[in-house]
Amino acid sequence: MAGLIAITRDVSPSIVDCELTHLAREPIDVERARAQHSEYERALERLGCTVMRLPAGSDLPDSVFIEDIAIVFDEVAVVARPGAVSRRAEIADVAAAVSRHRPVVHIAAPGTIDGGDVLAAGRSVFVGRTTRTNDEGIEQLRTALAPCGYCVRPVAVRGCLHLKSAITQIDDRTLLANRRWILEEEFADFDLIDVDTAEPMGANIVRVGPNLLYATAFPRTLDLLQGRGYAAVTIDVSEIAKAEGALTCCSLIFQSSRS
Ligand code: CIR
Repeated sequence: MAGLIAITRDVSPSIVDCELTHLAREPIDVERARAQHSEYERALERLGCTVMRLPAGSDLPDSVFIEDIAIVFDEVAVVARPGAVSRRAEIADVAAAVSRHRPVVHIAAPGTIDGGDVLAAGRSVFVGRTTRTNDEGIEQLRTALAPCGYCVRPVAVRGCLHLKSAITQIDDRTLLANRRWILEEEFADFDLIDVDTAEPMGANIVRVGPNLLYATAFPRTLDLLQGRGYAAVTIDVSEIAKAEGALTCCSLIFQSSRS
């Protein structure tokens, strides 16, 4: 029977050596990060996902942020080539996992893409041009997705790590955004809801089928969402956030292929 699958990856003890771009390094309590990650997985299960957790892999500090390593569409899984060299050793295990569910296409050198820069909204696939994702990678993604009828749309990102730090999807028509980090005209086909100005990191929300999963760190934006009629399940991921990860980063969520 078809249903939602969420592939996750355990928190590595080496997360303390994670890549950092915008945040200062703070001590990370690995056990606390693991407990939060388990809560995240439980929330995904409650929202209807079958969670499949991969082991962290030895000495892969950022492997919990599995979103960056693959982008799973209904027709194909694109295995990314992360912009941070330290993260390329994460590829093999994730490629093997997604290949059980979809045909796989790989982004090849010199192309780079982090999955966190890819926002698929219907047949539009927005891709942030960032320090992690280059034009060669975007062209390879376009070529991989063209036969499936997707339109790849490169977009500007400034002030944050990934496109999905700045904007994610709430429903088919609506995106949650920090407009300071994107060019709103590039998303003119959608309605935008703004994060509260006191919560610039609040634009990352996970869509799980008809439901939403959101971080407790952004109560003002949650209020705004509730005022617009959206309900969200909330969890605390404060320890994981010290590694510059947000909620979408910790899973690959997709429909299981029908058998
Ligand atoms: C990194 O810099 O690659 C990790 N420390 C954080 C990655 C977060 N991923 C995401 O936003 N998609």
